[in-house]
Amino acid sequence: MSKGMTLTRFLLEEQRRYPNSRGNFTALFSDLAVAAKIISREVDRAGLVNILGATGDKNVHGEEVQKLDEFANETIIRTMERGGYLAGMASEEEEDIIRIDPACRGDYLLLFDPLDGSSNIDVNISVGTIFSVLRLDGPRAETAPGDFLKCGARQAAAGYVLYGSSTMFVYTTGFGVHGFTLDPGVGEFLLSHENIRMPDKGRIYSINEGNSRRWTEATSRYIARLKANEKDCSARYVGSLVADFHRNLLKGGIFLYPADKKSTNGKLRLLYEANPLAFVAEQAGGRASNGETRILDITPSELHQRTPLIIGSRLDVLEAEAFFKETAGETGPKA
Ligand code: P6P
Repeated sequence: MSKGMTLTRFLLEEQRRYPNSRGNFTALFSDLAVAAKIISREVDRAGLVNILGATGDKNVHGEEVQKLDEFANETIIRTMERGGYLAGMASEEEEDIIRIDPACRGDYLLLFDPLDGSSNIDVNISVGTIFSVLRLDGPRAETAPGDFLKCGARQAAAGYVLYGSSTMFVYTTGFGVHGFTLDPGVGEFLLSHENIRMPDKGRIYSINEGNSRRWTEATSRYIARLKANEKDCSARYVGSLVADFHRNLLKGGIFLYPADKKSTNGKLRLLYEANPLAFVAEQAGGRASNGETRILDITPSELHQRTPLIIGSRLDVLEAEAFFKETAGETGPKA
């Protein structure tokens, strides 16, 4: 691909795979990129907004000072709702699905976590937007929550925006994983990481060791074995899923947010956190499971359901799964 390849140009070139395409998918992604740029600008000045916001509830631009995750949620909804390509949306911030004006309905469903890890904003740690795109399976007069309950293998596209030292837009449509870095001077996402491949094995493991008192026997033994292993592992845990995942995607490694004695389904959400990242991971040669089952094979029953998540380098995740299954066999059914 030529240098200075923009996300829009890349999407148009990808669109050529579908001669009968009406361009709705490209329009969806282009608008999502606009939302990402608006959120990125607000994240970049969060400190200022907070300082200015402390003087009252209006910032220097006379805008209502909003919590950033509310702001990100509103931005995505307002940017996408009249694009003509969506039949509905589901957001981590909204209990019910977001319905689309019949005059602007399309064939895609967008599921998203507008600002994952938003509690890290106050301490200037990277946060992210995670998104998943499904295709409606047939015409509907009205979109229902059940239309969103599709297993992750049915995703048409998925990806994330990482608001870090730079803002990156990373996505897959099933033809590899591609990363674009925002050039604020130009206001464009430029292709910076074409066809990302996740190393088969890594030296990094990411888990919140502060939860160790609640870990199951399997998790405790797996982490103990990682530490005892002669290979020198490094522990890295940002506490922001997109940041931890993106580092492991590029450098190799494993991220775990397992079930524990307090929450048998872990903390992370299936539809708009685990599924999209699992699609990206597999498209980059990695793997994602709940410890027993491939994430993309799980059939959802609820919009906001949680799932244990073990995701990262293929051989590392396979090793963890084998260990969890072996331990489960030894210690009987899960606690
Ligand atoms: P804990 C952030 O709140 C988040 O949803 C993910 O981004 C992150 O991986 C996880 O929770 C961190 O959770 O319990 O380790 O603080």
